[in-house]
Amino acid sequence: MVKGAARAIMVLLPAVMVLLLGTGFDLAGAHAVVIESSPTDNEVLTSAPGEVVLRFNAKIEKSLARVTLATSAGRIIPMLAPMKEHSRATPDRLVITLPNIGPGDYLLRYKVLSVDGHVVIGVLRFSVVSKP
Ligand SMILES: [Cu+2]
Repeated sequence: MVKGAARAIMVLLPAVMVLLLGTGFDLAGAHAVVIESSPTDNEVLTSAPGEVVLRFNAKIEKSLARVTLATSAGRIIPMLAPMKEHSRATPDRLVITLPNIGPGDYLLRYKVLSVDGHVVIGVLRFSVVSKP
């Protein structure tokens, strides 16, 4: 009986390891990535957006989210007071209120912690042009 059980474990072990590895890959696949944003990446706007919305494919740890705004020339634009929880925000969505900005090319860099524990860094580019 014991011998049979031991053999069963030996046979099952590789299968269990494959299962565990599979789970690991699943977790890696749960990295938060932006699946929708406003403005969209590289969008050209004729008026400055009052806010940026980033929607991720997974929940993010919002208290640890960091966002910076800079011009394409590298000048950092001071953001408004600490990001507040926005009424339209959902567990997978960051709503970032922007300060007043003029025409120019901008980079919004974000760093968020996905619920799977991985830090995800990304950048959203957009331009504001004056109305013709
Ligand atoms: Cu991950």
